[in-house]
Amino acid sequence: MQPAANLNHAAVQVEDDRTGLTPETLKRAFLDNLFYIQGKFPRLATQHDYYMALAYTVRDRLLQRWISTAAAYTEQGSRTVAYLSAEFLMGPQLGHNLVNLGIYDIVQQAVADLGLNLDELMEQEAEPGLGNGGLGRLAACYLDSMATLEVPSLGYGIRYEFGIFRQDIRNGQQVEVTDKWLRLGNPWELPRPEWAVDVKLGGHTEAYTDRSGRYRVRWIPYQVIKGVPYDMPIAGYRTNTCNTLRLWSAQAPEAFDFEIFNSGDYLGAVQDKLSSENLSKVLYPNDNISQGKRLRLAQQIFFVSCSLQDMLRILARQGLALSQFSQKFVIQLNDTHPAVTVAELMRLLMDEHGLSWDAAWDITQRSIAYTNHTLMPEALEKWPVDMFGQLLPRHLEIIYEINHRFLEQVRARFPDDSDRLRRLSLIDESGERYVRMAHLACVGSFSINGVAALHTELLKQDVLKDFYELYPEKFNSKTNGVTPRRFMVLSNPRQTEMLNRTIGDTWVSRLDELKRLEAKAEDPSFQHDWHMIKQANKGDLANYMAKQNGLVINPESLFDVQVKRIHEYKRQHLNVLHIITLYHRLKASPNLEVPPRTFIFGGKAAPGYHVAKLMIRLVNGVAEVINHDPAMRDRLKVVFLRNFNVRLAQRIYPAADLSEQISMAGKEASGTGNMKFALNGAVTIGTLDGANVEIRDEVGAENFFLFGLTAPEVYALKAQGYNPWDYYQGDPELKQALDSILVGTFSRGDGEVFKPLIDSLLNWDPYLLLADYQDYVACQERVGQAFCDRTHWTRMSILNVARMGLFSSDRSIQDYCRDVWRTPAVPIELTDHAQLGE
Ligand code: NTF
Repeated sequence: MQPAANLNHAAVQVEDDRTGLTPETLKRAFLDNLFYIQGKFPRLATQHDYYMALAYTVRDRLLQRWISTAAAYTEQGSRTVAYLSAEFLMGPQLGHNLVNLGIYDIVQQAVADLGLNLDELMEQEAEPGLGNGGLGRLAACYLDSMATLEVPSLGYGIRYEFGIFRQDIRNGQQVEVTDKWLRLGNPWELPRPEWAVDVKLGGHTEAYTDRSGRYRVRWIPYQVIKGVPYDMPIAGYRTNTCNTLRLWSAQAPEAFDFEIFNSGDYLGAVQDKLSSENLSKVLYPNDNISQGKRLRLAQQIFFVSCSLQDMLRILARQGLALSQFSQKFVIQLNDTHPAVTVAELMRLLMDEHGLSWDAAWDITQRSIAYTNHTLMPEALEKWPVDMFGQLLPRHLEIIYEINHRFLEQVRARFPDDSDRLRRLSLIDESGERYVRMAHLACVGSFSINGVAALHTELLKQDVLKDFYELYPEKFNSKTNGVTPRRFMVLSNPRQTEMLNRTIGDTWVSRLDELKRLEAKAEDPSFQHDWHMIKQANKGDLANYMAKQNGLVINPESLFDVQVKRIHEYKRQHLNVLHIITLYHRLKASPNLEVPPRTFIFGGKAAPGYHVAKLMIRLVNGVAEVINHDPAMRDRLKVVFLRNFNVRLAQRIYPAADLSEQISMAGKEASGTGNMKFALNGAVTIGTLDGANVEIRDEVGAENFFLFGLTAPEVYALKAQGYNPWDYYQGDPELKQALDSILVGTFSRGDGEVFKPLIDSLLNWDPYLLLADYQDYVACQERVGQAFCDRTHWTRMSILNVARMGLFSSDRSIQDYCRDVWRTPAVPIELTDHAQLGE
């Protein structure tokens, strides 16, 4: 290991302005940054300049912790989790960092002393929307929990120049707008060009014999792309730990391709540079759908190769041998998006570092763990063999060799079972040949986990059944969790203050302590305060909806909320069928006793997913009719909130009364919105799907509105031959609801608009809306009655919060640490910077 340069004398006396936490220091630092980083003085400064000045002030405090953390990990050679994910849906950083540093109140005051408003400054931040939905947000929650639990970790992903698109609604329809989140600069990242690496693509391979007579392979690529890391600090909650999220940005290796340049094709050379940079340009906007595009595969190998090379660099820098790789790192694959890790680590160890197949395979298999996040067949990634081989010729060879050795083992265990071989093979040969990424991940890793108990069971029984029979010891379940720092403390200050007052503030990092609230569930004065908090939160959201949608919303009405990606399996249209039914009932019997309701929707549809876009249009069409019907005033409102993102989510959960978790059983792997709602005192209406099952077990069946077919019932109904038409004919209210859509009631008389949606429901209905409709509507009636009894409802709300302790991402991470990663916590002491020079 090369000695660190002796900076002892050069060590800058770090001024208190960079680290101090008193109001005076914070104010001084803020003005200093306004002048010397933004180059503005108050009369010229915009709100955004003030935001930047504050962000840099906070960043300095993070960097102090970050440097101490990095120094400790380097010195101790700590075992580190490398969390590989194509998505990190981080959300705005300023508020979250203030919470974790424990300086939210002090900064709010300091900013107010300067005549500014912290909420307004936080609004200036462009949120890093580098994910689609639950999978990307889960990765972000896990980074927060790893730092909070002092687990050494590195998140690795892609620095997309454009994150998830901004959703506009025009004429009731989704319009996508590019997300230029980097336009005004990103104060939360540090570029690290000195750690850039090269990634090869395309070309061909050549075999050769090395000097010791060993068979080797060399890869002559068509193209080389440079990956430049940008680091984001990830602070733990009230710990000194500050870990790193390292995102890779693609660049051409040289500004010009000199060969082309010399031949005079200047523009061609620049073109090449542009095409390289395309790699990290944009996030694929699909949730639970795999598109099979070449550029997407290139993104995957790009960030995987960069990350593995980075780990090998760190290993060498710490003076560790290759054989110690799996002691130093455990790689967690967040779904199959980074599954090419298995082949790339083999390639690096053999072709670049000279290890034998067996040595490389031993390291690979010991280092990698795989999380599966979906049972949806259309989300399971597979790449046409031709495409794969053209982009990654060497990886395809390695995969063939892994497959050959793997199938040999299977053959030995299960002789004469060619069907099993076909099912298990890494190559799907049923038609066009494909590389099956989930199979590669299963063979190459020591741990395979699902994200909720039911999901893991279904993996074992169905999607990964053959792998379970082969490697039962690899399988385990890790129920998802969410961070209470962002989704309670930051987003719901009123409820947080009340919890702190009642049970102290330690629940924030030990969420089971919420249990102590149970004692208060019957207390009338506690119930009253609890109710008032919900009302205040609903008032805030009502104001937001007034501004955004121009609607007058009654905060006393039942806020019935479904926010998540728009997808047929999530069944937003089942929710709509209930709304239409309620509307018809109220039209027919104006004196019907039901509480006033506000139905709130939010979520993006993948731009190419036409039916999902029609579902958005249907919500807006129904909203238009109901919100303009004078007879519905004070009774029903329907709101579609545009551009659901992390920031908007934080406004919505605290204001919800009812949480809609109504996917067809067996389709939602876990869900995490379900947890965020319940932690904010919403009661759930849901099916026995994903983590809903465990949420209901925890909060109690009497505090959860259950409806719908179970997963086994779904399979049985489908096996026996499901005919949606029978339900349509057999239920006059259902028929009326569907007919009204079909004749154009919600599309200004145009009977064509929703035809594809309704045709699909009547002829096929793969997600069994019609089968679950009656039970859902009946369940919603019970919800309405329960809501009318305020005491009863408030008690349910309190008990939901009190019993949700299990669903902290801290608990998930502790489970991963104990069962999979075996990473001890490494407490960090803040070091004096002068010492670090030694
Ligand atoms: C999602 N999977 C699941 O659909 C959710 O149920 C789950 O809560 C999250 O993962 C997080 O585990 C995906 O987005 C993917 F990509 F796997 F399809």
